[in-house]
Amino acid sequence: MNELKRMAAIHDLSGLGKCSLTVALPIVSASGVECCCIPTALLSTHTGGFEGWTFRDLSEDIVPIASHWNELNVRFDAVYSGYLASPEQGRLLEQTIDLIAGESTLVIVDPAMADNGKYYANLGEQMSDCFRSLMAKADVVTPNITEACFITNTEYVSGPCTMEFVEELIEKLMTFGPKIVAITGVSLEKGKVGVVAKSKANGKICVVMNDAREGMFHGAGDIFASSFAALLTRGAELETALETAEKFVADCIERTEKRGAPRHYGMDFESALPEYINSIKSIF
Ligand code: PXL
Repeated sequence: MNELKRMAAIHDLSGLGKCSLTVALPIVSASGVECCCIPTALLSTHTGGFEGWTFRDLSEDIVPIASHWNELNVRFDAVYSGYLASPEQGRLLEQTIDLIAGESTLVIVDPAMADNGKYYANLGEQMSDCFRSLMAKADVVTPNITEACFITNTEYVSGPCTMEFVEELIEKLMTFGPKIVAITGVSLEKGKVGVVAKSKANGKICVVMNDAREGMFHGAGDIFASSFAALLTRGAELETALETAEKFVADCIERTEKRGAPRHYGMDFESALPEYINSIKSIF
Protein backbone atom coordinates (compact mmCIF):
# COMPACT_ATOMS: atom_id res chain seq x y z
CA MET A 1 0.00 0.00 0.00
CA ASN A 2 1.25 3.48 -0.80
CA GLU A 3 1.49 5.86 2.12
CA LEU A 4 -1.63 7.97 2.72
CA LYS A 5 -1.21 11.49 1.35
CA ARG A 6 -1.69 14.25 3.88
CA MET A 7 -3.19 17.70 3.24
CA ALA A 8 -3.49 20.79 5.42
CA ALA A 9 -6.86 22.48 4.73
CA ILE A 10 -6.98 26.14 5.75
CA HIS A 11 -10.49 27.60 5.58
CA ASP A 12 -13.19 29.02 7.83
CA LEU A 13 -15.58 26.74 9.68
CA SER A 14 -19.15 27.84 8.96
CA GLY A 15 -21.38 25.57 11.02
CA LEU A 16 -24.43 25.72 8.76
CA GLY A 17 -24.59 26.24 4.98
CA LYS A 18 -22.15 23.71 3.56
CA CYS A 19 -18.94 25.38 2.36
CA SER A 20 -15.24 25.72 3.19
CA LEU A 21 -14.18 23.24 5.94
CA THR A 22 -17.53 21.45 6.19
CA VAL A 23 -17.10 20.63 2.48
CA ALA A 24 -13.31 20.23 2.36
CA LEU A 25 -13.07 17.75 5.24
CA PRO A 26 -15.59 15.17 3.97
CA ILE A 27 -14.61 15.49 0.31
CA VAL A 28 -10.84 15.41 0.80
CA SER A 29 -11.27 12.39 3.10
CA ALA A 30 -13.61 10.66 0.62
CA SER A 31 -10.94 11.26 -2.03
CA GLY A 32 -8.54 9.18 0.05
CA VAL A 33 -6.40 12.00 1.42
CA GLU A 34 -5.89 12.74 5.13
CA CYS A 35 -7.31 16.20 5.86
CA CYS A 36 -5.70 18.22 8.68
CA CYS A 37 -7.71 21.35 9.44
CA ILE A 38 -6.70 24.87 10.37
CA PRO A 39 -9.95 26.81 10.93
CA THR A 40 -9.37 30.49 10.14
CA ALA A 41 -12.66 31.73 11.61
CA LEU A 42 -15.73 30.27 13.25
CA LEU A 43 -19.12 31.36 11.91
CA SER A 44 -22.66 30.20 12.63
CA THR A 45 -23.35 30.22 8.86
CA HIS A 46 -21.53 31.43 5.75
CA THR A 47 -22.16 35.04 4.73
CA GLY A 48 -24.09 34.52 1.48
CA GLY A 49 -27.85 34.46 1.84
CA PHE A 50 -28.04 34.24 5.65
CA GLU A 51 -28.55 37.23 7.97
CA GLY A 52 -27.15 37.81 11.46
CA TRP A 53 -24.33 35.27 11.42
CA THR A 54 -21.89 35.04 14.32
CA PHE A 55 -18.19 35.48 13.54
CA ARG A 56 -15.13 34.67 15.61
CA ASP A 57 -11.76 35.48 14.08
CA LEU A 58 -9.20 32.71 14.70
CA SER A 59 -6.25 34.58 13.13
CA GLU A 60 -4.25 34.30 16.35
CA ASP A 61 -4.32 30.50 16.17
CA ILE A 62 -3.23 29.99 12.55
CA VAL A 63 0.56 30.37 12.83
CA PRO A 64 0.84 28.69 16.28
CA ILE A 65 -0.97 25.61 14.85
CA ALA A 66 1.40 25.57 11.86
CA SER A 67 4.41 26.02 14.20
CA HIS A 68 3.32 23.05 16.28
CA TRP A 69 2.96 20.90 13.16
CA ASN A 70 6.38 22.12 12.02
CA GLU A 71 7.91 21.08 15.39
CA LEU A 72 6.33 17.65 14.99
CA ASN A 73 8.13 17.34 11.65
CA VAL A 74 4.99 16.14 9.91
CA ARG A 75 5.19 15.84 6.14
CA PHE A 76 2.42 17.60 4.21
CA ASP A 77 1.87 16.51 0.62
CA ALA A 78 -0.47 19.45 0.06
CA VAL A 79 -1.62 22.73 1.54
CA TYR A 80 -5.09 23.81 0.38
CA SER A 81 -6.56 27.17 1.30
CA GLY A 82 -9.90 28.77 0.54
CA TYR A 83 -11.96 31.64 1.96
CA LEU A 84 -9.96 34.03 4.14
CA ALA A 85 -11.76 36.31 6.57
CA SER A 86 -9.43 39.30 6.03
CA PRO A 87 -6.42 40.38 3.95
CA GLU A 88 -4.29 40.00 7.11
CA GLN A 89 -5.05 36.29 7.05
CA GLY A 90 -3.27 36.22 3.68
CA ARG A 91 0.00 37.17 5.42
CA LEU A 92 -0.65 34.46 8.04
CA LEU A 93 -1.28 31.93 5.29
CA GLU A 94 2.07 32.84 3.69
CA GLN A 95 3.81 32.22 7.03
CA THR A 96 1.89 28.96 7.40
CA ILE A 97 3.00 27.77 3.96
CA ASP A 98 6.61 28.64 4.83
CA LEU A 99 6.32 26.60 8.03
CA ILE A 100 4.68 23.42 6.77
CA ALA A 101 5.22 23.18 2.99
CA GLY A 102 8.36 21.39 1.83
CA GLU A 103 9.95 21.28 -1.62
CA SER A 104 7.47 18.71 -2.94
CA THR A 105 4.33 19.99 -1.20
CA LEU A 106 1.56 20.93 -3.63
CA VAL A 107 0.16 24.34 -2.68
CA ILE A 108 -3.41 24.92 -3.86
CA VAL A 109 -4.96 28.36 -3.35
CA ASP A 110 -8.66 28.82 -4.04
CA PRO A 111 -9.16 32.61 -3.86
CA ALA A 112 -12.76 32.33 -2.62
CA MET A 113 -13.82 35.96 -2.24
CA ALA A 114 -16.35 36.84 -4.96
CA ASP A 115 -18.96 35.55 -7.40
CA ASN A 116 -21.23 36.96 -10.11
CA GLY A 117 -19.13 40.14 -10.38
CA LYS A 118 -19.40 40.97 -6.65
CA TYR A 119 -17.26 40.48 -3.55
CA TYR A 120 -18.75 38.40 -0.70
CA ALA A 121 -20.14 40.33 2.30
CA ASN A 122 -17.54 42.33 4.24
CA LEU A 123 -14.81 41.70 1.63
CA GLY A 124 -13.40 44.18 -0.89
CA GLU A 125 -10.58 45.03 -3.28
CA GLN A 126 -7.93 44.39 -0.64
CA MET A 127 -8.70 40.69 -0.94
CA SER A 128 -7.66 40.80 -4.60
CA ASP A 129 -4.31 42.33 -3.59
CA CYS A 130 -3.97 39.65 -0.92
CA PHE A 131 -4.62 36.75 -3.32
CA ARG A 132 -2.44 38.32 -6.05
CA SER A 133 0.48 38.16 -3.67
CA LEU A 134 -0.44 34.64 -2.48
CA MET A 135 -0.29 33.40 -6.10
CA ALA A 136 3.52 33.60 -5.83
CA LYS A 137 3.41 30.72 -3.32
CA ALA A 138 0.78 28.66 -5.15
CA ASP A 139 1.29 25.74 -7.53
CA VAL A 140 -2.42 25.50 -8.37
CA VAL A 141 -5.11 28.20 -8.29
CA THR A 142 -8.84 27.71 -8.81
CA PRO A 143 -10.59 31.09 -9.11
CA ASN A 144 -14.05 31.44 -10.56
CA ILE A 145 -14.34 33.83 -13.51
CA THR A 146 -15.21 36.80 -11.24
CA GLU A 147 -12.19 36.18 -9.00
CA ALA A 148 -9.92 35.71 -12.04
CA CYS A 149 -11.08 39.10 -13.39
CA PHE A 150 -10.66 40.86 -10.03
CA ILE A 151 -7.17 39.47 -9.39
CA THR A 152 -5.96 40.39 -12.88
CA ASN A 153 -7.68 43.82 -12.93
CA THR A 154 -9.81 42.76 -15.89
CA GLU A 155 -13.32 44.09 -16.35
CA TYR A 156 -15.91 41.45 -15.42
CA VAL A 157 -18.68 40.97 -17.95
CA SER A 158 -21.51 38.55 -17.16
CA GLY A 159 -22.68 36.00 -19.71
CA PRO A 160 -20.73 33.95 -22.24
CA CYS A 161 -17.17 35.01 -23.10
CA THR A 162 -14.67 33.93 -25.73
CA MET A 163 -11.95 31.31 -25.30
CA GLU A 164 -9.39 34.05 -26.08
CA PHE A 165 -10.66 36.02 -23.08
CA VAL A 166 -10.32 32.99 -20.78
CA GLU A 167 -6.86 32.13 -22.12
CA GLU A 168 -5.75 35.70 -21.50
CA LEU A 169 -6.99 35.50 -17.90
CA ILE A 170 -5.06 32.24 -17.43
CA GLU A 171 -1.87 33.75 -18.89
CA LYS A 172 -2.15 36.79 -16.62
CA LEU A 173 -2.70 34.60 -13.55
CA MET A 174 0.29 32.43 -14.49
CA THR A 175 2.57 35.49 -14.52
CA PHE A 176 1.94 35.67 -10.74
CA GLY A 177 3.45 32.21 -10.26
CA PRO A 178 1.06 29.23 -10.34
CA LYS A 179 1.85 26.26 -12.60
CA ILE A 180 -1.77 25.16 -12.96
CA VAL A 181 -4.70 27.55 -13.34
CA ALA A 182 -8.30 26.25 -13.38
CA ILE A 183 -11.02 28.85 -13.89
CA THR A 184 -14.51 27.74 -12.84
CA GLY A 185 -17.92 29.11 -13.79
CA VAL A 186 -16.82 29.76 -17.36
CA SER A 187 -19.50 30.00 -20.03
CA LEU A 188 -18.33 29.92 -23.65
CA GLU A 189 -21.85 29.63 -25.07
CA LYS A 190 -25.35 30.22 -23.76
CA GLY A 191 -26.70 27.28 -21.75
CA LYS A 192 -23.27 25.77 -21.00
CA VAL A 193 -20.94 26.37 -18.06
CA GLY A 194 -17.80 24.64 -16.82
CA VAL A 195 -14.12 24.86 -16.13
CA VAL A 196 -11.09 25.74 -18.26
CA ALA A 197 -7.63 24.77 -17.03
CA LYS A 198 -4.07 25.02 -18.23
CA SER A 199 -0.80 23.53 -17.05
CA LYS A 200 2.42 25.50 -17.56
CA ALA A 201 4.32 22.20 -17.88
CA ASN A 202 2.88 21.19 -21.24
CA GLY A 203 0.85 24.28 -22.20
CA LYS A 204 -2.21 22.11 -22.77
CA ILE A 205 -5.67 23.61 -22.26
CA CYS A 206 -8.43 21.36 -20.84
CA VAL A 207 -12.09 22.31 -21.10
CA VAL A 208 -14.99 20.52 -19.36
CA MET A 209 -18.50 21.89 -19.94
CA ASN A 210 -21.92 20.94 -18.60
CA ASP A 211 -25.47 22.18 -19.11
CA ALA A 212 -26.00 25.41 -17.14
CA ARG A 213 -28.72 25.40 -14.46
CA GLU A 214 -30.84 28.32 -13.25
CA GLY A 215 -29.59 30.36 -10.29
CA MET A 216 -26.72 30.08 -7.91
CA PHE A 217 -25.38 26.91 -6.22
CA HIS A 218 -23.76 27.82 -2.94
CA GLY A 219 -20.62 25.84 -2.16
CA ALA A 220 -20.17 24.50 -5.72
CA GLY A 221 -16.75 26.18 -5.99
CA ASP A 222 -15.61 24.64 -2.70
CA ILE A 223 -16.81 21.18 -3.73
CA PHE A 224 -14.94 21.43 -7.04
CA ALA A 225 -11.73 22.79 -5.48
CA SER A 226 -11.73 20.20 -2.66
CA SER A 227 -12.08 17.28 -5.05
CA PHE A 228 -9.66 18.73 -7.64
CA ALA A 229 -7.04 19.52 -4.96
CA ALA A 230 -7.28 16.06 -3.40
CA LEU A 231 -7.07 14.23 -6.75
CA LEU A 232 -4.01 16.25 -7.81
CA THR A 233 -2.46 15.53 -4.39
CA ARG A 234 -2.90 11.81 -5.08
CA GLY A 235 -1.07 12.29 -8.37
CA ALA A 236 -3.93 12.34 -10.88
CA GLU A 237 -3.22 13.93 -14.27
CA LEU A 238 -4.68 17.42 -14.71
CA GLU A 239 -7.24 16.30 -17.28
CA THR A 240 -8.41 13.35 -15.17
CA ALA A 241 -8.65 15.42 -11.97
CA LEU A 242 -10.56 18.12 -13.84
CA GLU A 243 -13.06 15.75 -15.46
CA THR A 244 -13.63 13.77 -12.27
CA ALA A 245 -14.10 16.83 -10.02
CA GLU A 246 -16.37 18.53 -12.54
CA LYS A 247 -18.49 15.40 -12.98
CA PHE A 248 -18.88 15.19 -9.19
CA VAL A 249 -20.03 18.84 -9.06
CA ALA A 250 -22.48 18.27 -11.92
CA ASP A 251 -23.93 15.29 -10.03
CA CYS A 252 -24.21 17.40 -6.83
CA ILE A 253 -25.98 20.15 -8.80
CA GLU A 254 -28.49 17.72 -10.26
CA ARG A 255 -29.27 16.22 -6.83
CA THR A 256 -29.50 19.67 -5.19
CA GLU A 257 -31.93 20.86 -7.85
CA LYS A 258 -34.09 17.74 -7.47
CA ARG A 259 -34.21 18.07 -3.68
CA GLY A 260 -35.18 21.73 -3.99
CA ALA A 261 -33.89 22.89 -0.58
CA PRO A 262 -33.04 26.61 -0.25
CA ARG A 263 -29.80 27.10 -2.16
CA HIS A 264 -27.90 28.94 0.58
CA TYR A 265 -28.16 25.83 2.78
CA GLY A 266 -25.60 24.26 0.49
CA MET A 267 -25.42 21.43 -1.97
CA ASP A 268 -26.49 17.83 -1.71
CA PHE A 269 -22.99 16.38 -1.97
CA GLU A 270 -23.57 13.68 0.67
CA SER A 271 -25.80 11.55 -1.56
CA ALA A 272 -23.34 11.96 -4.45
CA LEU A 273 -20.36 10.73 -2.43
CA PRO A 274 -20.75 6.95 -2.93
CA GLU A 275 -20.75 7.29 -6.72
CA TYR A 276 -17.83 9.76 -6.51
CA ILE A 277 -15.78 7.35 -4.40
CA ASN A 278 -16.54 4.64 -6.95
CA SER A 279 -15.50 6.92 -9.82
CA ILE A 280 -12.02 7.50 -8.41
CA LYS A 281 -11.30 3.81 -7.86
CA SER A 282 -10.30 3.44 -11.49
CA ILE A 283 -7.81 6.35 -11.31
CA PHE A 284 -5.55 5.10 -8.55
O1 PXL B 1 -18.12 29.28 -0.26
C1 PXL B 1 -17.32 30.37 -0.03
C2 PXL B 1 -17.48 30.92 1.36
C3 PXL B 1 -16.72 30.39 2.37
N1 PXL B 1 -16.80 30.86 3.64
C4 PXL B 1 -17.64 31.85 3.96
C5 PXL B 1 -18.45 32.43 3.00
C6 PXL B 1 -18.38 31.96 1.67
C7 PXL B 1 -19.22 32.56 0.64
O2 PXL B 1 -20.07 33.36 0.86
O3 PXL B 1 -19.29 33.41 3.33
C8 PXL B 1 -17.71 32.32 5.39
